[in-house]
Amino acid sequence: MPRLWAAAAGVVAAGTGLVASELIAGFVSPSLSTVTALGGAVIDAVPPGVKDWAVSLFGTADKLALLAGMALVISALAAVSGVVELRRRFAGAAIFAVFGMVGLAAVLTRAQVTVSAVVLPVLAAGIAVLVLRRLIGRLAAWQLVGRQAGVQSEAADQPARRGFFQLLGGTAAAVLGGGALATAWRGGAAGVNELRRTLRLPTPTLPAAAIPPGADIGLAGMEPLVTPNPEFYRIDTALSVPVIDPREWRLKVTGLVEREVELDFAALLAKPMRERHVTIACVSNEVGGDLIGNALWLGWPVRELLAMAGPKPGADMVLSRSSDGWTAGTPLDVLTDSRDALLAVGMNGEPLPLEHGFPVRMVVPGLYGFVSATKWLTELKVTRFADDVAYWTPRGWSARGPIKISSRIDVPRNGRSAPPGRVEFGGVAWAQHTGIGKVELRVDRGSWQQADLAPGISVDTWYQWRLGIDLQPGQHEVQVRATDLRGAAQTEERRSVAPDGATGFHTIRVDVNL
Ligand SMILES: Nc1nc2c(c(=O)[nH]1)N[C@H]1C(S)=C(S)[C@@H](COP(=O)(O)O)O[C@H]1N2
Ligand SMILES: [Mo]
Repeated sequence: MPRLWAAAAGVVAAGTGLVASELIAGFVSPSLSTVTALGGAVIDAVPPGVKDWAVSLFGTADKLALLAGMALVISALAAVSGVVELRRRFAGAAIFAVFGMVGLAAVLTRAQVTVSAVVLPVLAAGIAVLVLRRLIGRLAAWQLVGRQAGVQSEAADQPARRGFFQLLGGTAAAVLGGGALATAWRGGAAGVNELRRTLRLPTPTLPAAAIPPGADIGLAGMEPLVTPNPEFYRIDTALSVPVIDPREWRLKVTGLVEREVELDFAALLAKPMRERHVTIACVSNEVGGDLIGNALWLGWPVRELLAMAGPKPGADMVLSRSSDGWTAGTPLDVLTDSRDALLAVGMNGEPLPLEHGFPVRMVVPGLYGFVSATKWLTELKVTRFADDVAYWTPRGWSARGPIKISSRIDVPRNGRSAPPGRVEFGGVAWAQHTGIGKVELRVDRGSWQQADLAPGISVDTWYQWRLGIDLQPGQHEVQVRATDLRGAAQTEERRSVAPDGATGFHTIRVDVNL
């Protein structure tokens, strides 16, 4: 009998770890799930023949069958772990540690590896080991009391016995409840992920201008000119990524308008779309920081939707709202001028990733994200700055947020050492909607030297630059400064990000030694 209960303890312990990590994944971001990573790794690993056989056997329930199979294997091994742990302390825990490593390996084989995704399998294994130790501890205590009491009394081991079963039952109930919640979450996210995966984006009526030759300066160690989606920075207040079924998505235009307008996803996709490279940035990006990315966005201009609604005189702001209630306040004139502020549905040739606002977000060239780039967009309220405040405005941030001209040194990295002689410097500079005119570098506060500036994709994107400088042995300070196409240069004055964006020159140290 004790072996049976030890096996049960093993299964419940493994379940606790798994359910806890799946709940965190469901809550924070469905893409973090270790179970999904493990399933994906299994799918990738099995030979095509087996895959075809599974699909023919289970049909569309093939994923479910895979999950059930994984559950069976994990349960069996967990049961063994429980039995082994009862016989020998930490022997079962060691098996759980191997579980954790297998989960970790699965996560590492996936395309989108993030720090949080790596933490989850380790956390799951850790929790499972703790629960296993406690359960087996109680079981051992009960056994010990039973043995001591031996023949004398049947009832003597009652309290120890109750202690074990209470803990086992309570934990099992928590696992079942949590498991149900995680499954429901998974189901919702999986459905929307599937809709996203099978969604065919319309071809743009107005395709993006071709990337000019030489826009990529071709220096090793630079960030890609167009940021791949998995590497694109993510900033939002959403603790859990909103999961929106595009079939239920609606965008309402309300407030100071001649007529309220409502748009669904199919109607939006039927509009003439345009594709534009736009570099968006976060106001929280410190000088030299990486909260900035450049993507190819597909969408329909906001101004055309606003024209359908007809803003009334006096309106000067559009308060855009996301499904989770977050809001941004954007000047009406920026949304209606020729700059192509977009209701974006596509990012680098695919539907928006869930984390980046699926199914629809705003992308406004020239403004920081906190006043313009609303993800999971559901409403545009035409209003006045005097009447409405956006989410960040009462929290110490400016109501208006044009992106400040800035530049960054990416090569070499700060603090690197280099051999004496010519050192190749490279980086990016941006002044959205004006464009960069020149980039200069100076060493140890000497005179400014002009860098080679690559052609920008457009004035709304960042520009790459490079410059080779001969450096003497010793420690050097290198600074960069950009000037826009109207002749306005970056200010040297160092200011931090609040309330409307950082200023100052990005400064790095290079150690030149023999
Ligand atoms: N719904 C919603 N949209 C949002 C935010 C948010 O918190 N919630 N943050 C904004 C901020 S501050 C920035 S910088 C950009 C970042 O967009 P990204 O995560 O796609 O890079 O999204 C904007 N859109
Ligand atoms: Mo931001």
